[in-house]
Amino acid sequence: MNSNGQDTIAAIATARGPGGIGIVRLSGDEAVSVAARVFFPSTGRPWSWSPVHRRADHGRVLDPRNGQVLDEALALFMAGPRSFTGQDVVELQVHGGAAAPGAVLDAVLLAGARLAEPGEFTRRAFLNGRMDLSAAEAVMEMVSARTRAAALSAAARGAGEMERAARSFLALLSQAAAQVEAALDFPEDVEEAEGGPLAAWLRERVEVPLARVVERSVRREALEEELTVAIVGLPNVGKSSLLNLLAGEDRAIVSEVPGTTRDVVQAAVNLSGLRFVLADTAGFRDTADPVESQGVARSLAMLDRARVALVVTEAFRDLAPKERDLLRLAGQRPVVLAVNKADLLAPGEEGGPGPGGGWTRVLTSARTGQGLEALVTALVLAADAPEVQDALLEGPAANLRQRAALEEALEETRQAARRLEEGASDLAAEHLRESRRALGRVTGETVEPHVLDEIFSRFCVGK
Ligand SMILES: Nc1nc2c(ncn2[C@@H]2O[C@H](COP(=O)(O)OP(=O)(O)OP(=O)(O)O)[C@@H](O)[C@H]2O)c(=O)[nH]1
Ligand SMILES: [Mg+2]
Repeated sequence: MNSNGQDTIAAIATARGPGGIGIVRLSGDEAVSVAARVFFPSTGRPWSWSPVHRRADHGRVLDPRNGQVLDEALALFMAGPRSFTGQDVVELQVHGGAAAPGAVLDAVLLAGARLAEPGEFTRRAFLNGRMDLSAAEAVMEMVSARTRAAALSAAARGAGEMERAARSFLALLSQAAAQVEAALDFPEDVEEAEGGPLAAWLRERVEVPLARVVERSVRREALEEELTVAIVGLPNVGKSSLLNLLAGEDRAIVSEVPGTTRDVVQAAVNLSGLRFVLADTAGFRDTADPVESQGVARSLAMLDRARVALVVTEAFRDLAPKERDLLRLAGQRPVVLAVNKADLLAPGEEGGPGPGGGWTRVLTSARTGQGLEALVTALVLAADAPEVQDALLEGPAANLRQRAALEEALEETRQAARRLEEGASDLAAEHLRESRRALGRVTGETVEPHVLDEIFSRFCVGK
């Protein structure tokens, strides 16, 4: 592939399948002249005479072989370097769907463009200095985000949050390195260049804040992954019925026989932009049946791993002792108490255990759907506990690749501080260099070509 990006590339930038608009994007020195071979403005003048930066012109795309009209189109021109890739970019906006964008792409390929490789537009943007590597990766993270949490993280990285953090750590490490190297060059001043204060400075300014970024990244990864909700309770209270209701489909078997669910049944659902995995479990009771008792053990293990406990009880009675046990077993995690089978209450009857106890109580009926909205709200609020909000909103967080680099930089910084305290400035200097090299992998300054290939190959064509 031409990594200098001198040739002109083209691809369909929009999703395949039915849709309002399809966009064929070109980037490269010849973008305008290639586009002008297939796009003819309604003004009747050749397009290559008139494109204006950031203006859309109306016209038609013609097949360069026979002049057949392929579609009506808007041609949008963005002049390099003030474009996404830093090169001249043309977008031909045509009708969506499978046919028109494909035909227009064929036409521009015939007119002299080359089909772009996956991620090649973003790669050019990176190579032309339009964005650092963390922002380039954020482009892909944004388009593949499955949750709002992931999209928010990607948006912050795309806006340069991670890049700024990495650059400020790099600047501090350079300052430290300059001091250490001065001490090495002028050993007669060695007394003044005592390592202790510099080590302390390094810990305070780099090690501690860097460790915080790593920690936040780990927490945010957990959020972006999934929020597990363990649905627990006595047999036959309607746990599986509630799972099916929340999932919007029949995932778990429901029957009037207590002890129906034996194994953990999981369903992934998107609630208010967060990705939940709901885990329906076997009813909690003492049993002689070895299979069921294994199921109960799994319920408890699931409860132990879950972020949120959804404890289900019945509206026509008070909490049973075993249910109180479960509420205790939920420990510190947020608890939503679904007081189910509300449809069996007489009109005006309160039902079930009253409020209090540190849980959010929601009156539900899996049969009629009553309380479903309140249940969803309670789950989202429970998952969105204050520490989660922090992890979401405050400060930069790295993706997995960047976090590995940050962890390496952190370890090297620790070593450097240790060596400084021991008075081994030469070793400290080496660790400071390694730390900067690791941080450079976040912004892309010191990243190896095969790693770039790896990163961009995960993009889709057209990005
Ligand atoms: N009236 C009424 N019946 C319900 C409600 N929810 C569940 N049921 C019934 O209660 C019985 C048990 O429902 P399940 O969802 O299988 O209960 P479970 O808690 O998963 O039971 P186990 O898997 O045995 O632990 C079934 O007959 C359901 O139809 C409800 O809100 N109202
Ligand atoms: Mg069940």
